[in-house]
Amino acid sequence: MREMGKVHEYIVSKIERGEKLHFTLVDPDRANPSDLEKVSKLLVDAGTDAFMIGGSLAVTPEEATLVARILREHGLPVIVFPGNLNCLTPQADAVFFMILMNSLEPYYLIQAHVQAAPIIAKYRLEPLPTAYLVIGLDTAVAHVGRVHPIPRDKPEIVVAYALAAEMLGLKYIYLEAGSGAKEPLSPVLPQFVKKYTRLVTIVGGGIRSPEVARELAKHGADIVVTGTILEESVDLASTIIRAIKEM
Ligand code: 1GP
Repeated sequence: MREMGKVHEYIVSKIERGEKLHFTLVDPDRANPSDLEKVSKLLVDAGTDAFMIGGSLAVTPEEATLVARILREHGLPVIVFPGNLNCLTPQADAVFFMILMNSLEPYYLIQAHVQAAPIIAKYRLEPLPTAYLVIGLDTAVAHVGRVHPIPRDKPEIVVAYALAAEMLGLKYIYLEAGSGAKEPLSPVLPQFVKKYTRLVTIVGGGIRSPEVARELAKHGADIVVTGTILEESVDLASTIIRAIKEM
């Protein structure tokens, strides 16, 4: 049986110590490589725990590699958050090996994984087995992923997916409002998932304030992800990180 690797241990040991984690998502299609070194240093100083790289559209493997190479200099894990196979790079440490559970498209349920697995093995990336649930509909990921809608006010449906994910042996669940979503997810969703499963619970999409980030973390999110806010204000991104790390 495949042992869980270093990045998983890094994450789980922090959670077991009672820490809340913050991950910074960088979209290699939108990042400015000449600023990234400086900007990412500010986020590391604020306390972000890891970097994720990925996007739904237009990421070239060269961009993913360049961004991963810059981010890995900080010594924090760099995790591919794949919109597709183009986001994979051997310069990362790990990859969210994600099933888009509420997709209607076989490609995102298993076929992408069959294509990706031999490449991930060649690149020696650590796979983090993850259930990915896209709940916000008005976003690129919902369109690209052919998402079957989950009503925002039906946490019992999210719990059913989470239980299925746990029974399948997945370790992580990523509750996604979608990058740049107008509204973040309700804290009720991570709260229910944590009540009924032991999955490491990640929440992201549309988080633009320290208050919202803290509410999500207080109600069960082990890991809070921000991405877009970084393109708007590095200060606000840092404030959100500090708000989570001070919990
Ligand atoms: C997207 O959840 C992440 O997959 C981050 O979303 O860009 O809205 O912060 P934002």
